[in-house]
Amino acid sequence: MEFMDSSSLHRAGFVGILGAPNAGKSTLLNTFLGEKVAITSAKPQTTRHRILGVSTRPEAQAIFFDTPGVHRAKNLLGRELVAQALSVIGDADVLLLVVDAEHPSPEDDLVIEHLEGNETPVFLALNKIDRVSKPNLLPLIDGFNRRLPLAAIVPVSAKTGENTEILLKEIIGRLPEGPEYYPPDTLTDQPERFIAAEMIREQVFRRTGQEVPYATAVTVEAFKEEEGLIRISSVIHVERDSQKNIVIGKGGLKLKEIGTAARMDIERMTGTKVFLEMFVRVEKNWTRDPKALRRFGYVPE
Ligand SMILES: Nc1nc2c(ncn2[C@@H]2O[C@H](COP(=O)(O)OP(=O)(O)O)[C@@H](O)[C@H]2O)c(=O)[nH]1
Ligand SMILES: [Mg+2]
Repeated sequence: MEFMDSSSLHRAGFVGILGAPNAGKSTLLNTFLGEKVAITSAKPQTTRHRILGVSTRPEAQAIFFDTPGVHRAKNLLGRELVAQALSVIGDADVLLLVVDAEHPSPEDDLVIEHLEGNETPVFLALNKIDRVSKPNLLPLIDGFNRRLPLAAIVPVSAKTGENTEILLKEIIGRLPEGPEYYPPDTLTDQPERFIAAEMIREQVFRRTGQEVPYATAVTVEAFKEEEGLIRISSVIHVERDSQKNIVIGKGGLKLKEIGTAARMDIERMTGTKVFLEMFVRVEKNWTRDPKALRRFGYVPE
């Protein structure tokens, strides 16, 4: 016998993830999904796209938008990224503000300024609690409660997964009633080709220092699926010759390291053996060039 009660309502909706750079937004998205769709690194501004990740369970479908970190931008790329991030405010049914509880930042306040007067329910994820003792959370919770009307505050660790299931359930409870937007097995709207480019860029972020990550874009020129093998040809774009030398490294060692790590990630994602070819090309001052930003997909066509 079947019963209809309120608990059998199906919910579906869009959740905009917002926060300062490095708060753990992309890590949290990957933890919600149980798979890596968004790249992460210890450097701020790793994320450069609004990335959609879909979590489907029998009672609900939560569609997350991961976004670039909100910060005081210094160049055209930075301003485009912040604009992209803030644009989710109008597109989401629920907002999830992610804060690094170990290192709260003035940029948290920048996000809060943009949320003022906004009607969308806002959840606060106090992230990285694996690094903070519980008593130290209380003043933080107090401070955020005073600054912003919040649907709920949930201390979590995106890294260990602590409390993330509780947070996801709370969020689902505030999604509108309705049917699924995407087929249940959808993980992201991004093609593997795009995620592959991101996985290469992630390794550049993790394995080079100073300004190099911020001068790097990656494009995939060819992505060919053959019998039991994917052949990928990619270009790492940097702004100057000196950066090209750093990415290539002595005797090509750095590029080899980047390529091996990225290839293993892409093989894990696709479940297929990957042949990865990489070129490094200088594209002078692309972070300031609207045409290059469009070509690399950082601004809409
Ligand atoms: N200790 C700890 N580190 C975390 C946690 N969540 C994210 N990180 C780390 O924080 C850094 C930034 O994470 P990322 O997801 O790229 O942040 P985003 O810029 O907000 O997307 C990375 O080095 C992550 O491994 C967490 O819960 N605990
Ligand atoms: Mg990110």
